[in-house]
Amino acid sequence: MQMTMRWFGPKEDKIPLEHFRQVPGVEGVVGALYDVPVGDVWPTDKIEALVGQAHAAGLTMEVIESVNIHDDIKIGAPSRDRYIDNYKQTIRNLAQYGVKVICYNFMPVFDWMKTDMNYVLPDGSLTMAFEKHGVDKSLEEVVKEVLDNSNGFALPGWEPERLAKVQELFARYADVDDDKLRENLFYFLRAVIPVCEEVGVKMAIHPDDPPYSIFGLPRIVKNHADLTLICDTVNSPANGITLCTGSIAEDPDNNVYEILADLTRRGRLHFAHVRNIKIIKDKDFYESAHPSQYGSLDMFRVMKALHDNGFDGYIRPDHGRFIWGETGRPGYGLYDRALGVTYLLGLWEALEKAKQ
Ligand SMILES: [Mn+2]
Repeated sequence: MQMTMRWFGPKEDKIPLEHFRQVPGVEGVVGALYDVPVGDVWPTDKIEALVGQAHAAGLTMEVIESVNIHDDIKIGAPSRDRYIDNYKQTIRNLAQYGVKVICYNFMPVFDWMKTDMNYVLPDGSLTMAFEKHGVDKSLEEVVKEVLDNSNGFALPGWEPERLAKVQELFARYADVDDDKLRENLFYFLRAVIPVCEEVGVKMAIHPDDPPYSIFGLPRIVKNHADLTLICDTVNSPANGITLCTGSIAEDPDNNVYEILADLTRRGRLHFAHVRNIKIIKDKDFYESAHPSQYGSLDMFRVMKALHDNGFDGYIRPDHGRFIWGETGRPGYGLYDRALGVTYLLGLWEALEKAKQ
């Protein structure tokens, strides 16, 4: 298992790489290029510079999150083959610089959705929350609220120029139902997985956030059955999963422990996002501090499911709260994520030693 943290690059992230290095147990950062338009090939010089910075700071960069999928691929537009060819080239380019895992998602329009970016917890810390009544508004209002509350930081998957045309984007997805979207995912995977096998890269799809339909959009990565179908349809170890405990648990019907155990046992869990959430009521929740006592997930059982089934992939705390006066990109402060790392590694050490 390799512990990592997400880093948004020298321009987009105000946390210096050295600070990640100083978090005990963190071996690598998960990175991405943010100045390449979605659908374009990631140029080798930019990849080299990005990976080189991590190495210079004594950190690995073996996971990329994300190489986003162009809408034309998700929609199944005639131009998709060109974008898939570009994606294949990006995979080859990343492999050349030691990248082993590519995290991606296959959600239409929005990569994730929260309705409150600055939800105040009783201890005064700030976190992100999702409450259903928060999406009972017009699309434009919801988009505006998220973008206006990003504290001035670009949000992954929320490119303002793309979302400025949110109605147009929705119109393009009008004929794409679950079955169509699934077909388009499989078409994409059948094309890219052989390249991954050739160059030693693993694809790892992230579950939908939230794992149920919002605004009538299709959803195909929302539960154990969906994840199993994806793995089985293109049955290669290079076709795997990023299991995000926080996302998958947003649907209380999902048994996150069983899903983790099963995917790990099958060798298809390549990357784990481990965080806790607190269900407020029904499917409303906020992102809590990592320890079990603060959320609805039992983090010991989460780590035990990974540990007891031989997890050997990459892991990172996902989001953190803002504590100790820290400000920045919502979900991605240093302090609370670092506490998360320490807690998760503490659980892991206990599991290891209990076995001896
Ligand atoms: Mn996640």
